[in-house]
Amino acid sequence: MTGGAVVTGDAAAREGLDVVTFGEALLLLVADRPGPIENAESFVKRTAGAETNVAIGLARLGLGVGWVSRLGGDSMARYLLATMRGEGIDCSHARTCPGTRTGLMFKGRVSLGGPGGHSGQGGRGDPEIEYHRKGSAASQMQPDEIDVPWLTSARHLHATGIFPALSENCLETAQAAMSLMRGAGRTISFDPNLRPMLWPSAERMKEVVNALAVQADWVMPGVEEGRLLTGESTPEGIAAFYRERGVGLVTIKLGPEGAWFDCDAGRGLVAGYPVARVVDTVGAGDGFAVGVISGMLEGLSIEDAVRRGAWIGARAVQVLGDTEGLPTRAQLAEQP
Ligand code: KDG
Repeated sequence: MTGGAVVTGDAAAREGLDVVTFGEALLLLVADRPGPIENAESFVKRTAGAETNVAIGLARLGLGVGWVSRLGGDSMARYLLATMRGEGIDCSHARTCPGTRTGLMFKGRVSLGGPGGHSGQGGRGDPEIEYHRKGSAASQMQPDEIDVPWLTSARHLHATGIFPALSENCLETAQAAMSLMRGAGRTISFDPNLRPMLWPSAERMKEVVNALAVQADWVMPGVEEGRLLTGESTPEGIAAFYRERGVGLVTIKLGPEGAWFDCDAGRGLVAGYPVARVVDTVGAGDGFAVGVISGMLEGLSIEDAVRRGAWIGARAVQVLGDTEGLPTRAQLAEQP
């Protein structure tokens, strides 16, 4: 590793991890009432970040997970790091950088949630989001920080379209991590996690995200994301777009309808799980990724891995934060 005045986040690095992910953790403040965020009187404090949500979910299921990031020298960083460590995640490559800031986001409340737009599916119940992350510590990560032996000791890399949207250097870091893992013969999952407000233009977002997606083995867009990225309108068409470009497994999240999958072994629809009350759709896609990645690494059939993803995604929409719905290994046994 290289870098300036940084403090290593965790002395006890784990060897031979199952999954590594690169990404920004954000302090999340969720408004106490529906309506504009400025009308809130108080906020619920949580962690956010698509990659860290997935890391937490996989660690809860007992997988060995490493998280690579930078955090600022502030209380938000201490909270996020303590939370990630408390989940059993290897944070040895999440470095605190004094003099920089940790990212922060506000999230509004919806009175009646709908199927997950922020997670890429375009529902009427999407909460209002406000970022304070420009120039954050994580956005300053560099490709030469990658600890190659540590990274490639992992079985799998999970990547999303958020980290590469943070800066050119984050994009280069994401590209380097993916190419190192490909070179080492490891598997890679990729969730586009489209966040148009982080990109200079929709065209650039589409071009970069698709170029990364086709480097992955498993690609998991929401249906609206897939439409935007491929120009195809149906789950079958979206899946075919990535399959023709060499992706082994494509899963398309369909919100309450479940998910469509397409791979060498076959294709089909996995039904969604009923949800009594949608509280917040943000993080549902990450829950889905947790199910698919854990299932695939455990050798479940693809259909069962996707089914696990659909179940965890359905749990995730029933809670306020991004991670309370992510099950432990014991809770996984409750999956019908
Ligand atoms: O997938 C959920 C994430 O989007 C959320 O936790 C915050 O990383 C985030 C983002 O950039 O939107």
